[in-house]
Amino acid sequence: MSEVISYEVHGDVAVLRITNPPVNALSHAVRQGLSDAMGRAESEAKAVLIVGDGRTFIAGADITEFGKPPKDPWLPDLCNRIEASPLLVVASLHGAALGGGLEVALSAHYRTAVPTARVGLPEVHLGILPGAGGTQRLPRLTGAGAALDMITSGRHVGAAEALKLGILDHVEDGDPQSVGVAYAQTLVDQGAPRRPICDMPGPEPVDFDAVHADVLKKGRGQLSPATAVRAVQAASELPFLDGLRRERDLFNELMATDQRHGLIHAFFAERAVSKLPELKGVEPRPVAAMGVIGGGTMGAGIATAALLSGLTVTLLEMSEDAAKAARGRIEGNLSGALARGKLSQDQYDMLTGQALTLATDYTALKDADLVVEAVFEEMSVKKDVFGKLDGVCKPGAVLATNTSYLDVNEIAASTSRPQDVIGLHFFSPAHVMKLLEVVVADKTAPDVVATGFALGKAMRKIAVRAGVCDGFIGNRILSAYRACADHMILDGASPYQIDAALLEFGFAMGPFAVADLAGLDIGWAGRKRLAPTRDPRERVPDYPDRLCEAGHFGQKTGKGYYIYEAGKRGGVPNPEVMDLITAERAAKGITPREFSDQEIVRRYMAAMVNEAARVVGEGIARRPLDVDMTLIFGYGFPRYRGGPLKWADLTGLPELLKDIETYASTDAYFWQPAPLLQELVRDGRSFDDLNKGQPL
Ligand code: T1G
Repeated sequence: MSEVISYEVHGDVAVLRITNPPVNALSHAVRQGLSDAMGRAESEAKAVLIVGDGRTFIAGADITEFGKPPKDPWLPDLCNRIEASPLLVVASLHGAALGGGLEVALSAHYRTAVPTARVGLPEVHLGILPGAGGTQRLPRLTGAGAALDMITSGRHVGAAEALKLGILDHVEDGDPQSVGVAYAQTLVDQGAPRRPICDMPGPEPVDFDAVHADVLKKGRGQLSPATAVRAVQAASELPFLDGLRRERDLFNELMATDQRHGLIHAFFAERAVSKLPELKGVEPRPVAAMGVIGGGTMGAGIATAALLSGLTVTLLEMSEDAAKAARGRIEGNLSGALARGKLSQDQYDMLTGQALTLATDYTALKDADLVVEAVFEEMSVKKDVFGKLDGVCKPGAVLATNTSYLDVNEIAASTSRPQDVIGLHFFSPAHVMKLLEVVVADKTAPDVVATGFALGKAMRKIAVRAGVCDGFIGNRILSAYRACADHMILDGASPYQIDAALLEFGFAMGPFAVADLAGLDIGWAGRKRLAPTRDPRERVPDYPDRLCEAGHFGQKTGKGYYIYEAGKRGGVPNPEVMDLITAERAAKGITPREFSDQEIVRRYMAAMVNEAARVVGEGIARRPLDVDMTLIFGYGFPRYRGGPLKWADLTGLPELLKDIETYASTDAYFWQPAPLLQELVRDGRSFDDLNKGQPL
């Protein structure tokens, strides 16, 4: 038959088994094989069973084929062909039946699944919509409401719910092929009719305009979910074939967008970011017992993430009271998971009971496999802690620091085992935020790096390799685009206009709302730390210091750039801020000017991309995709834009470099073009070329 489709006949049933690891994606070979096998079955069987080999049914169209010239048979045509078959067609689902995979199943006349199977149409997460009949067939089975929910959210639905929704006809545990053959044979023996969904009536209409408006708002600029609403609307308003044509038009519309490129880049980058060539074959050290030093917000969050990933945790604090408070924070974090049903009461009791130990003596850490320090961001404090760890921890224990900017090489040098020291930079709240910067110091051993990534995987984090510099990848780039925002404020823009413009661009929050959330005292401490060595040409505003001197640290004090009322979401602009800004401009003789939202975004992104290009050029980030994942998972960058460097490629590097050169005419110090950016423009290359491994 074909390499990817095997063919067997059991009784009256021809079994078409797909073997295309890792996820049976519907590559051209699979589509061709299925089409050929259908033809063969129609010459000798009474029914067809489609089943997947390995861990899953079909995870969708082969995304790696996107953008390449389409090859027949096309997936929509294959689905129509399967549905039109004179034979009874049954699909037996296990693992994931997603996207084109569910569409193939919907083109069958009956669907059975094992209880652990999941079905879904997650195409919107790739910037597209189901393009092989899913928007026309699913609503005919489930009704418009349920179909809109599944298609616009892209969520995976379990077998029990899918049975209730009418997507599945039968759920039975066992080997998917055996269950499928038995089920198909029963249908044949019962004389069950073919049931092509295309012959079913369209779904009752709903208020599609209202759904469209709501989905568009929730998408914060992402197009695919809202566009998918119009496709489902067609299922309700048009005959089946016209609906398919409408789906195809909308599918092609989305395929032509930058968002599709951004989201598909994010899909593959998310899977590539933790795969480092230099770690191939390097075994991580075993980690079952973790130590955490410091039980503040960060320490408690890290301990919570460790407990949730199945590790035992010993948390060290300086006093009994502090240890008690730390336990309170951890229990608070875990009760949230309990309340959301993510944890059972038994699991909660186990995690807060035998899995968690609070201690005030360093010897409690002597058996830990890995210790993360999350104490005050002061080098002398760090060195003191690592000195003590060096004294008590067993040989081979991994010693990690959660510092967000201090020199990990210097911390490592304060121990007798620098090869065992690594930076593990979590983001607050550490049990929620997906990003983990794995900061590799000069002497960090490869198996210690591998251990950092293994821990990240166990904690379901997006782990990104970062080199040692002030702020590593994320905070270093943040300080650049934040500085650019401060410059625009001195020159005439307002923090509120900047926040609104970046929200419109798709960020979850603008930089000043983020600063209020993180705490203005952090930035203040940073400015004080850097002041002694600051280059006099650097433009640094004074008003943020005035705000902090007045005791305004943002959300934690109820006032910062915004004023926060208890129980209310978000804040309202704090008028004192504009007064401080106006006074500073006057004092510095600056005549404020107008900024358009477009210019604000252009400058902000240019600063981000320029610093990111330096970070890649210096090898702090190994690949541009490392930067993209860092900003998406740690800094609220809109995923549908693919990350700052993907955005830069899609926007055009020559134009961006020209902008930077233009901006340099008024501030040559800040706007020095990154050498890597100049090189790529000179050579007509892109950041994506570097992702593909083309050397610098
Ligand atoms: N095409 C190509 N490669 C795929 C793939 C796909 N659809 N899905 C996964 N892979 C690769 C992935 O890159 C990785 O490769 C490996 O498989 C394991 O994946 C017309 C057009 C199925 C839930 O959006 O959500 O159908 O890194 O690490 O965590 O309507 O993969 O090992 O080299 O993610 O166990 C719609 C996408 C497509 C589902 C498994 N389908 N996949 O998760 O493993 S568009 C999707 C997933 C479509 C039609 C349209 C997940 C998974 P590598 P993994 P996992």
